[in-house]
Amino acid sequence: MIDLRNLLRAHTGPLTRELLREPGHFGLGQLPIAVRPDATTSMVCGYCSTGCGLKIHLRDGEAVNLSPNTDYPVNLGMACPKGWEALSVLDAPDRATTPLLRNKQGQLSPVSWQQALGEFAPKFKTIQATHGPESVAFISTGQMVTEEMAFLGALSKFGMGMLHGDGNTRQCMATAVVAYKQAFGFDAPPYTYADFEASDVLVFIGANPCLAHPIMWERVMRNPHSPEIIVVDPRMTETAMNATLHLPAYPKSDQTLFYGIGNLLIENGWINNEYIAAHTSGFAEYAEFVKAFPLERVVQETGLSARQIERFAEAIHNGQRVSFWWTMGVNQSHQGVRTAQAIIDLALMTGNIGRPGTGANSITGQCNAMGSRLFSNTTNLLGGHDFGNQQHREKVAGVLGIQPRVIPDQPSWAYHEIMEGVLRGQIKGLWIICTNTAHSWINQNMARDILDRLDFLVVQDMYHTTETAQLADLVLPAAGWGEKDGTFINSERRIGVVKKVRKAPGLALSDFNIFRLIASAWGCGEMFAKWESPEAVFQILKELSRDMPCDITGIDDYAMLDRCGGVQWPWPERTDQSPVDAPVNTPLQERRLFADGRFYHADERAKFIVEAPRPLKERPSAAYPLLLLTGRGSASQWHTQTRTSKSAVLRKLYPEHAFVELNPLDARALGIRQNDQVSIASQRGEMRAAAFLTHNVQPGQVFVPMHYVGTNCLTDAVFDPYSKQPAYKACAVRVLPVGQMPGMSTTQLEPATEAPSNTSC
Ligand SMILES: Nc1nc2c(c(=O)[nH]1)N[C@H]1C(S)=C(S)[C@@H](COP(=O)(O)OP(=O)(O)OC[C@H]3O[C@@H](n4cnc5c(=O)[nH]c(N)nc54)[C@H](O)[C@@H]3O)O[C@H]1N2
Ligand SMILES: Nc1nc2c(c(=O)[nH]1)N[C@H]1C(S)=C(S)[C@@H](COP(=O)(O)OP(=O)(O)OC[C@H]3O[C@@H](n4cnc5c(=O)[nH]c(N)nc54)[C@H](O)[C@@H]3O)O[C@H]1N2
Ligand code: SF4
Ligand SMILES: [Mo]
Repeated sequence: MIDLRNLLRAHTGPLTRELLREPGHFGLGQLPIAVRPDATTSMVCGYCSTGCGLKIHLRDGEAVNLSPNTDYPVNLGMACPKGWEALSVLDAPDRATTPLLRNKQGQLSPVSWQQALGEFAPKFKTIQATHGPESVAFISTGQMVTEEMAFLGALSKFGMGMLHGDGNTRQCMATAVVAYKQAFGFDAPPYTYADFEASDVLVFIGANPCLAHPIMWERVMRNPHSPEIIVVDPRMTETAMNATLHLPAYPKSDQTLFYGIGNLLIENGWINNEYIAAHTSGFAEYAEFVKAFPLERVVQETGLSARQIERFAEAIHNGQRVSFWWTMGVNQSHQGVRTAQAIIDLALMTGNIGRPGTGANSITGQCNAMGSRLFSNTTNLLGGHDFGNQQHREKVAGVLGIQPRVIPDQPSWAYHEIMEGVLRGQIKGLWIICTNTAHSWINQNMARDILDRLDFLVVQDMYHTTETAQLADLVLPAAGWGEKDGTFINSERRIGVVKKVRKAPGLALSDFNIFRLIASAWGCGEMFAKWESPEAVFQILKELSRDMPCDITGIDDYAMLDRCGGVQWPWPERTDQSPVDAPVNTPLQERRLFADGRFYHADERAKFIVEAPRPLKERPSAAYPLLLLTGRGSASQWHTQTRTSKSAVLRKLYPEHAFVELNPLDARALGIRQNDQVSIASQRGEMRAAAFLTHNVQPGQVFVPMHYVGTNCLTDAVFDPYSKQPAYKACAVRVLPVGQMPGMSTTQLEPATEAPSNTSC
């Protein structure tokens, strides 16, 4: 076996060597204390926000296999294919094993860490000196451990003087964050997974947990109450197939639907006046507003029948414990925040919150989207604080032992504002960490043009082959899940541990240690002297959370998280029900928020919030007559597939090539047969895919999974005005058999006037 320490010594200079004197920081050859060489250890999965517990089986201290953890309160012994295959993707031949620097010939070529850092710091410093400190920004992720996110956020903003840095969680959770903050006073998903089993009515809106959160769906399947399952999704998804009522509302008509339901509930007197009076504000305005949504209007705008809408309202009324669950069909919309709040309004007016089996519940996406929401130092100051609040800045500065003046007094630009900043020439240097912008960002032709304009692009990733790494000037090789320590926060606010059970290949380092090296190279290492290890940072994060709604000061250390099956926030110090000695599977492991009806606004009330729905920016037209929906395509594919495509097992479980779901009626009109190669084009770009004819999509709509690189050549850069989340799930396209030139008339399509701007996506 290669001796990594020697390798590093050979390839690095004094800076790295200084860190190497403390082997614990790199963990080279040394596994965490809790892990014995031939035993099993437990940790949470590194893909989705379900946060399943996995048992890792070790030989000579290295992970050789894994199985789902039967004791963990999240998954109770279950895992989906991605979880089972989590270790195999670490061995891929395209792992980034050494820093790569673009040479004079324009090729990425291997360099030492010393050389890499010798480029990173001076290049970014020169850009800042010429164009101002704000001319360098970062884009990060919901997939690193919380301790790394916090390190990046603190290093970049307090140490390196950046103002702008955002995460891929903007693509994902920003809408839920803003909806909760405005309605509850803090970004606080209220539920616990036991609610899946306790509800007698479950409403899923724009969520396909059968594919995207399979183990949450397993929890629904364990529900003993024969629940009513209502699915609001324009497509007949795998989840909708299992529903008792599927409501295929027209895309983005959800807000209208929920206002109409609210109106029906009020008209019928099916509301909880006591709860409304005691715990909410703004109901009178709400009730007045929704009068403008009578049944006829809702029927017309959603495409649902009056009876379907009435049945929905009746089900909510008849339910004793109604829970509402939403995901990207709501968040990724031009009016996502108000739609999410229209859902929250329904839960509040019927008193379906704070009790078992209830809640207005946003399901998160990535394994640590929740960690990023609280601790990435992007839109929130570390620990859910506010950059604009002087007291908050002073508190954070006090905990970190830094000057309050180094903390910016305003939040960062959002992801798309950073991209636009590059376009305007205000941002010249970009550091992309643990996300694949050149595949996942909306409107790829524009995105790639933007990335091309940078003076210096650094990409820090596990693989050097990602679409974004290929565009970089400098690639920093990162360790992945299983190769480093830290914590994730799952969808139900549960903090779980991940551990180093494998050595990262070659010269790859954990993101944590990359940040330490950069702090040192930048000259601000002193500021982070206490940030010695992920667990040391966890102790700092605890202190930052003190007295916030997400207070976790009662969690001792990683060992306690391990012992307790994870701990949900909040868990403040000195609580009289500390779980330290609680046996596994006690009710303490399942805690929901707002049981006392007290919310985080100053008046302790939750707010009803409404606004008139707005039309789609790009509606189907004669030239682009179909509406494109995008999303997850299978339980075995993860996003841009940098990881899941490396598993031979997973590859067998999903279609290798892009496909488009097309209704047979549209297909017939277009002369397209099953499996034909087709061209899908929007005003912005074109992709090729195989036609998959299915009644699961409605006539006039098509669906393409996001996992294929062409998909975002089609999407349109439209954003929710409050959350600034991209609206990935609606733009106009046309579909033609390959060979048929745009401009040729078909039986139904009018000739296209605009040719796609660029088809080389
Ligand atoms: N296997 C797998 N699992 C994953 C992921 C993955 O890549 N692969 N990614 C993870 C991440 S980061 C996330 S964010 C989640 C996403 O999880 P989900 O949001 O459940 O998945 P999506 O398929 O993106 O979108 C859900 C549904 O929204 C519907 N939809 C589109 N427009 C509308 C609309 O206007 N109204 C309504 N009501 N529905 C609409 C789509 O038809 C789709 O079925 O999944 C997580 N889990
Ligand atoms: N059309 C369309 N587009 C979408 C969506 C959609 O529904 N439709 N969904 C959006 C959503 S919700 C999301 S969350 C985004 C996801 O978009 P991305 O974040 O771009 O997707 P990933 O493929 O997960 O990219 C993560 C990258 O991090 C790397 N990586 C993994 N672990 C580590 C690590 O520990 N350290 C480092 N440094 N790197 C690591 C992986 O190799 C990969 O390159 O896509 C968005 N894009
Ligand atoms: S459901 Fe999510 S957390 Fe659980 S095993 Fe699958 S990918 Fe991992
Ligand atoms: Mo996501």
